[in-house]
Amino acid sequence: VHVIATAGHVDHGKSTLVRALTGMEPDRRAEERRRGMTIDLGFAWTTIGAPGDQLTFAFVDVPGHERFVPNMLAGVGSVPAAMVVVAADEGWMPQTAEHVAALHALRVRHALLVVTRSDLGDPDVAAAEALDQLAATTLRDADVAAVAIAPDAPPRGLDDVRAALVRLARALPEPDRDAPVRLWVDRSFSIRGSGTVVTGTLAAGSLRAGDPLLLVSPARDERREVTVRGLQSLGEPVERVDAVARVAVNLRGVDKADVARGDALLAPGAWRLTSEVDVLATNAPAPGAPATGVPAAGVDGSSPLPREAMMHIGSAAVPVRVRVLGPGTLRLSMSSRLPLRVGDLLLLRDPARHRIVAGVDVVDLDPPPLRRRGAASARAVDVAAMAAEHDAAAQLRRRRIASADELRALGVRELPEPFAPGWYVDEGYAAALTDRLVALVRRHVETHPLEAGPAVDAVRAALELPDRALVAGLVVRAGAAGLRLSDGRVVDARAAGALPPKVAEAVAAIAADLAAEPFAAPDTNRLRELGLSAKELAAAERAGALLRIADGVVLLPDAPARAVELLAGLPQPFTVSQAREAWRTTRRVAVPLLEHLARQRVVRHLPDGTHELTPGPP
Ligand SMILES: Nc1nc2c(ncn2[C@@H]2O[C@H](COP(=O)(O)OP(=O)(O)OP(=O)(O)O)[C@@H](O)[C@H]2O)c(=O)[nH]1
Ligand SMILES: [Mg+2]
Repeated sequence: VHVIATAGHVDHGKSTLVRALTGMEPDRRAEERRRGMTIDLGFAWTTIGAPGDQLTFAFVDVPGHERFVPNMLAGVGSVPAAMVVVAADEGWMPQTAEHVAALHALRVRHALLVVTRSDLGDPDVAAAEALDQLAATTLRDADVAAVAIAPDAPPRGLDDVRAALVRLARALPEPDRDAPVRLWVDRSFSIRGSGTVVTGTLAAGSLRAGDPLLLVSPARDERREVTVRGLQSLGEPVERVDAVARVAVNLRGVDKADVARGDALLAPGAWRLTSEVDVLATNAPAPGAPATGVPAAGVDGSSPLPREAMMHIGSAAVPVRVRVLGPGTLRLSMSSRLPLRVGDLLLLRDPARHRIVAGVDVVDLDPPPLRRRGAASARAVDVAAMAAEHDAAAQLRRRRIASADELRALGVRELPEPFAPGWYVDEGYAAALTDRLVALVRRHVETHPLEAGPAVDAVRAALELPDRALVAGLVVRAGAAGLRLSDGRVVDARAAGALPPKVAEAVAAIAADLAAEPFAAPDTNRLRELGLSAKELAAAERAGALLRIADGVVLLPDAPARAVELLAGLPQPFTVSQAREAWRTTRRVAVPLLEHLARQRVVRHLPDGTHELTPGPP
């Protein structure tokens, strides 16, 4: 399941779009429908694609009104991808900016820009303006689609959105399904007969019926052990749910009053609860991007940081005291304990000024007290160093691929083993890329049976790799699947034996021709008659059915061995003519065949123009 959040200014058509895509009503409350405005999160899902090749999308529809930004943040907190909605007739608006700033602070990179209401305004103008704004954010690579979903006309553009969603989904990184569960609760309700149900976006790990979990409530500073009584995903009961997914968890023995948004269900023993953390406000833009992240204001000193802010993670929001330790390093003190871990991304927001202050990385869960004078600035240096150290892997988790220079520029001091010379790839992403490469080569061999495989450059483009060297690295990794590099192409060694039936028939005809006279290579007319052009001959050679000794000169693969047997019966050294006569063929075959044998080092050219068999074992 691909979980995608909406984002965008109030009334720009987010819910209308989700409704049109899914046929489900994201505005669940009567009040929302009466006011025509989303207040709380809405959930809807659908499949896209032909049967057999379907992708499932679950949408978290967020409210656009500025009063409900906290609800919006609870919705996007665990979601890997977003659909940013901008109305063609209004364009970029303040809440578009705030939502995008939040996504940027959370370093969401996978996004689709949908220009809605394009029956009411010029979608190209709105798209250009929005892309301009997105350029300085992690969403800079967003795909674009335009729709018009007017109440009184058939909708336009939905297929473009669906196609873009499929592309987006295919680019999403594989979630870590072995990670310990931390499900942030975004809704809770009770169902008569089954008790309390909580829902959330499972970003990593997996859940099973019967699992024991720890329910933590930061707001009430409470903890209790619970058991999963039942699970649902997308309205269906299931025994097990793997990330990424929308999931509803029925909890045994929990009262509705015991659980609320912002609570978390945790794998027991896997999480540390903490109320004070040191963080690094890197918010580093991706390679090649301008260094001006939208919400970096405050952290870089351009405007003062608030002393008090709201800290958002997952669906939780807790007040924090902010202490600046040094440039980009902060200490956050919370009023309650949260399940956090090093590398978590926290979002800081100044609710009074409606401003996303920063996205920060958790560096230390158990920071030392600061007693002496100067302790804060000394600590800032330590925090920056700690962050840089553990972080080649973390940087790669976010960037997926980075060059050595990029990693060094990001402050990573110890570089891991490179994936390919000068390049680093996140382990999970490398595995996903390897799978994609194998599928790509298989598909290519099916659709282009006469080619050995896709060209390295085509693979580089299809997998969106920044360098050919990465293709070579992937091929090495995919060696077990039978892939290797050959002549600038990625070939599947195991598929090489299969020839299209027509070529196989023609090759059989040649083999019959050559049975009696193994060196009477078919001439161009015969080859043409059999439909064998250079391409087919190359395929046949790769399949090991024919041997090409020169352009348009083919023999059976055992011809060299038989040729050597006959040469052994000649006086040494011998001339080309003698060889030609022994083989009962023409110079067209004899000359390249001698050269072929010379390359194999079974025959040696002598200075006087004659030849001899190389003595001893070749
Ligand atoms: N003409 C036209 N009207 C649209 C289109 N999309 C949405 N609308 C109308 O715009 C109004 C707002 O649409 P919603 O989908 O509720 O907007 P929203 O972004 O979900 O708003 P909030 O959730 O409150 O932020 C509704 O009256 C829709 O019918 C469109 O493409 N064309
Ligand atoms: Mg809405």
